[in-house]
Amino acid sequence: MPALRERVEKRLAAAVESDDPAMTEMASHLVRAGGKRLRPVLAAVASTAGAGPATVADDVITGGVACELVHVGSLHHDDVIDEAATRHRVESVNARWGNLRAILSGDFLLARASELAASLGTEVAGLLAATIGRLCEGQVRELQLAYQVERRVIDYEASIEGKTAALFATSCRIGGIVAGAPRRGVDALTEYGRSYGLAFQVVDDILDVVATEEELGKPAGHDMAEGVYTLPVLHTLGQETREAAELRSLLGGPLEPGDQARALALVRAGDGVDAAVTRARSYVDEAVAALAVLPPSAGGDTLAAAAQHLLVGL
Ligand code: GRG
Repeated sequence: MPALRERVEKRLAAAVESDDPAMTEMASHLVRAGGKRLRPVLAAVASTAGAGPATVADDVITGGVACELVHVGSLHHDDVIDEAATRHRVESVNARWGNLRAILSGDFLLARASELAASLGTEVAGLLAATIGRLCEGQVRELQLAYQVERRVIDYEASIEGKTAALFATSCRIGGIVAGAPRRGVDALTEYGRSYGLAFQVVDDILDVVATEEELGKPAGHDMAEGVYTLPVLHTLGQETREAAELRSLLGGPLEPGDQARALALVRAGDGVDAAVTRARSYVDEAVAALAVLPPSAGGDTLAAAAQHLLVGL
């Protein structure tokens, strides 16, 4: 695994080099700040699952790095949308260089991702392009219903399917395609990645409510304050209780500082968090179940363990 991570880091660093030193500095800023590299690691492990080869081919690293560049490019744009000051515990690209340069350097990362995907053939190039579109659709769906207490669970699911799950699904799919897995296996890996991504985002949204500011690196309840009503909040709002009515009366627009603490306390005290944990568990179960059609392998076991790991501490 350390060798795999080194290969990924080396290729990522090379992919963000531009002839223009200013562009190199901006495009490499978040890449150098860190990140878990989940998408390239999942692509790599997916390539070895089932009857895949035991070692990870260079082309698989190329595909995984393309996915990571889409992820980082989307973070540039996301931080502009949110007017975020920090990311990965360093200054965000927009905070340091301004919105225009954050958008353009984000576009540059998408361009580099596209070049890498194109080197793997038209199927991978088309898949990555379609995935970038899905991320944008998911994000727009979220913006459309900001501050809407009427947002439904299916609206939430459609949004996270686009903004988060689509790229995890594509990372795993690319691993399968590049490794030459049979179609049935490629589809199973895609389904695994989609369910993993849905679980990942639900867990992230639960942590935004239950974790401390220190753990999060931002105030708890940040999404709710920004008008993004996630699964624990929607489940709380959906109840016929006095607490749900109070929460409904507080939400619907920007929160006053005192109201933010009260809204958070209402969500933490109700059943919404438990309902969201149950949903995260079922997505994890779906991810593991998707792997059942693959022949047993160490890679498949690692994928199953990675999905289960999402629930640790909940
Ligand atoms: C231009 C591709 C593109 C998209 C524009 C802004 C936008 C539309 C989409 C935003 C999508 C977004 C930020 C979704 C959340 C994704 C997510 C789960 C982020 C956290 O992922 P981690 O924890 O990140 O894997 P690190 O980098 O910390 O490893």
